[in-house]
Amino acid sequence: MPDTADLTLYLAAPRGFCAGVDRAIRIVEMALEKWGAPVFVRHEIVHNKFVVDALRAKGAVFVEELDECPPDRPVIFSAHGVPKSVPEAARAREMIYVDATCPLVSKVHIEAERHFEAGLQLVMIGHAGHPETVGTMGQLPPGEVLLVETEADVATLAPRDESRLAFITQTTLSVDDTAGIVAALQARFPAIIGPHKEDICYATTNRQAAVKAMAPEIDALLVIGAPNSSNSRRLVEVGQKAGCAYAQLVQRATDIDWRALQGARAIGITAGASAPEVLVNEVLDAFACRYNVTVKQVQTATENVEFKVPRVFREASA
Ligand code: 10D
Ligand code: SF4
Repeated sequence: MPDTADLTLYLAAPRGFCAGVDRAIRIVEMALEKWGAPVFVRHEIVHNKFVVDALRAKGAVFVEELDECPPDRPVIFSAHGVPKSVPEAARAREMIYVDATCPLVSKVHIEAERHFEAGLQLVMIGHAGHPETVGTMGQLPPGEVLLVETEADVATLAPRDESRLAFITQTTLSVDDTAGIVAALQARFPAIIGPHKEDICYATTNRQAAVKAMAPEIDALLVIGAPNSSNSRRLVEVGQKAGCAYAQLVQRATDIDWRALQGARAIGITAGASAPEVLVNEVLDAFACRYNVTVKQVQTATENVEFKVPRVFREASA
C-alpha cells in the first residue's frame, strides 16, 4: 500500500554538478565530436556510473591505465588529475591526449611544485589511493610528499626538516575534519606553510554548508552519489556529524530503503558534485509517488563558476 502521509523534502542548493565536472564531461563529448569514436578515457571521467554509462553509449571507452589504450586513438585524463608520469608516457607514445583535470585540482598541483622548487617537503592531507591524491602526489618525485589521512597520522610524520614544510590537501575533503588535521600539523610544525587560498574547493565547501544548514530540520538525509565519490561520501558524514540519525548514500531512486525512512516527516536531499540532476529528479519523483510531498529549497550559496574547455576544442568551435 502506498504511504500517502505528508512529507517535506528539503532540497539542498547548491547540489550536484560543479564546474570541474561539467567541464570534464564536455571535454569527452567534444572529443567524440572532434575525433569520432572510440575516444579512450583514463579512469571514470567523474565518479558516477550514470555519467560514465551515458558517455560509453556515445563511444567513450573507459580504462584504468594508459597502456590499455591503442596509441592511435585520443585519450582523456579524468577530472581527478594524473601523476606527471601519465602525460609523459602519452607523449612518449606520441598519443593525442586531453587533460580534463579540474583547474582547481591543477591549482594544487602547481602549488605542490612551487613549494618543491622552494626546497620544501610537502604534507598532503588526503585519502590514500584516491586518484586525486595519487595524481597530486605524483607531481613530485617519490618521497617528496608525505600523506596524512587523520589527526592521529600527524604524530607519526617523520619529515626531513621540520622547519621546511608546506601542506596541501585533496579538494573534496570534509571542511571540519581537515581544519582539525591542519591544527594538529600547525601545533607540531609551527613553521609549516599552508595554501594562500584553501585547497578544498568552492563546490565541496558549499555542498557541505547546505547539508549543515538543513540538518536541524530533517529526520533523514539522502545523498545522491557513487560509493567511490569522495565528495559525496563526505556529505553523508557531514549529515551524520550534524545530527542526522539516518544519512545514506544512494546512486539513484532504486537504492532508497523505503522501510528505513518510514516515520520520517522531513527528509534532506542533496547530490555530490558528480551526480547529475536527472537523478535528483528521479528521487523526487519516487517520493512523490509514495507521499504527499512538499519541497523546500535550502539555499546557502549561489554558484556561477564556469571553466573553459582546453584550447584544442575552442579552436575547433571558433
Ligand atoms: O571522488 P571525488 O569526489 O574526488 O570525485 P567525483 O568524480 O565524485 O567528483 C568530482 C571531483 C573531482 C574531479 C575531484 F576534484
Ligand atoms: Fe573541481 Fe571542486 Fe568539482 Fe573537484 S569538486 S571537479 S575540485 S570544482
